[in-house]
Amino acid sequence: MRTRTRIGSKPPVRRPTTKKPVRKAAKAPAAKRVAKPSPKSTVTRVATARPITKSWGEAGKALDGVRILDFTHVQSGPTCTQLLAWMGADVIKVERPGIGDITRGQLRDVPNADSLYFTMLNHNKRSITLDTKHAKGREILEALVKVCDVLVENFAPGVLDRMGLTFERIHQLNPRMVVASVKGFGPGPYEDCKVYENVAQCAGGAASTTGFDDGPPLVTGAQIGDSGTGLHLALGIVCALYQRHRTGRGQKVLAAMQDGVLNLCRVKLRDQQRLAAGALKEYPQYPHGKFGAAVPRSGNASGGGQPGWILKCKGWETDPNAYIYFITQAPVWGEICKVIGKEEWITHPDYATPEARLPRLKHIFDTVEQWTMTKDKFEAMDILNKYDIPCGPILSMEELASEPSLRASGTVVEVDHPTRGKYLSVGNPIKMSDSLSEVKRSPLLGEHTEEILQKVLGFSAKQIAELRSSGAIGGIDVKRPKEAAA
Ligand code: CAO
Repeated sequence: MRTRTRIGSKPPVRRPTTKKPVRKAAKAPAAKRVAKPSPKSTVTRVATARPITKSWGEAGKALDGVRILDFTHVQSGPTCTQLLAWMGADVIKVERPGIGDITRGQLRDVPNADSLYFTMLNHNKRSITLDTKHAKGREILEALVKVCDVLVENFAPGVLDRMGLTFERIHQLNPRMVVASVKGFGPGPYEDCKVYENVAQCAGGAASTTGFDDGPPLVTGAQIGDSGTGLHLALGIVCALYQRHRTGRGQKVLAAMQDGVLNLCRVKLRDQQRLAAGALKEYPQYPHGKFGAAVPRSGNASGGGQPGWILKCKGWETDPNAYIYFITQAPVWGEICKVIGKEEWITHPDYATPEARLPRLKHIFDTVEQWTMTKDKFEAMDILNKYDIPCGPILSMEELASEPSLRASGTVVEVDHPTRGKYLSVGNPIKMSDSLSEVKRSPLLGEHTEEILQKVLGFSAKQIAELRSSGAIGGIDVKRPKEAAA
């Protein structure tokens, strides 16, 4: 099943067109500087100075023509290649015969069906099963290297080299190939270590700065180590493809999970340096607690210059998510005081300025909470938004799953799958007006092995049969009960 995402629910806006249809590409001086693409490249470059006359969303997708050899597994790498697939790249996922990506079988909720872990990270891809340690499997792998633009992998350090696919070998086969990797750590003492999400959160500074001062370090629910690093890598890949237009050659792209997490924690490194100038006055430790040598955990304090905290709302005693995030933004201080019935605070010297409020934040939030506890989180949100007071309800996954606006925008999509049936997923969070995303179900293990061997590499049916009996490619792994029954 395909779920098409458009920006908002309106039909696409027709782009203004020139009167005369553009037949020939105008001679663009910039095109001269562009290196000639290798005949093996699958990227189509359009050297035109005039805009295309097709309607928005009708001219293909941003990465149409880019072919990706997807050697990723688990979460970080698959997040990256799924995003590129949503942008239009042809993503060929190489998996081990009979086993595939380990997440196919992890945290299974439906017997014998690919797990949600796998299906939600591998939309819009094709799957080929290939034993890359088999001599013939290795030949096919090298043939794929020659016809792809990007190789993406997130194996443990050294795995690709052990397969014989060093960067030098890849570039011998295809000098235009971009070779993109997720690793746990960049060069340094830990570069050889295997890493999972929470290790990266701990090593990248997130855990030491998350939680409450009197409790242990905490990891966050957002997968900033895996999905966050996948996002970083995707950006590196498209930049490398863009640079390839000028240079004519591919390059290595590395996104280390520790680096990605630290990048997302940059405000905490900011605060580490601010410590030298004294207490961090927006932190809950101020003015009564102590600051040590390192940035402390700041509970629910806002990371920016506008103090904020999570406050109880009506029903908090029984509903674990009956809370609202409330920000005492300086420009609307007067409105905040009026809403909570504390008009005297507008001019009182202890409350009138942001600086005066800093040592009293706990008292201020306790007072605001007396008001938020009289409203449910949505009522509070409605009232506060009338006065432009920044706030946000604490939304549960249950609420997000049924939120109509997220369904309408394609951020939450329902996908049908032949062995598991319908399930919800997060669609492409990046909306582009001229590159619309379709969410297509994840591939079954080895579902496209024959198709790729025939159509991408030009193998005959006889050759494919020989490869199967040699064990270099998978057997018929595909079981599609629902499709077969249809
Ligand atoms: N055919 C034959 N062999 C294959 C194959 C194929 N198609 N695909 C993979 N393999 C083999 C590899 O060659 C390798 O074998 P060797 O170790 O003998 O060379 C093995 O399968 C995979 O190795 P791995 O070490 O990457 O896998 P793992 O499950 O032991 O470790 C992980 C997983 C994630 C810890 C590790 O890959 C890693 O640290 N990756 C980098 C960081 C990362 O992305 N972490 C995020 C994971 S999501 O939380």
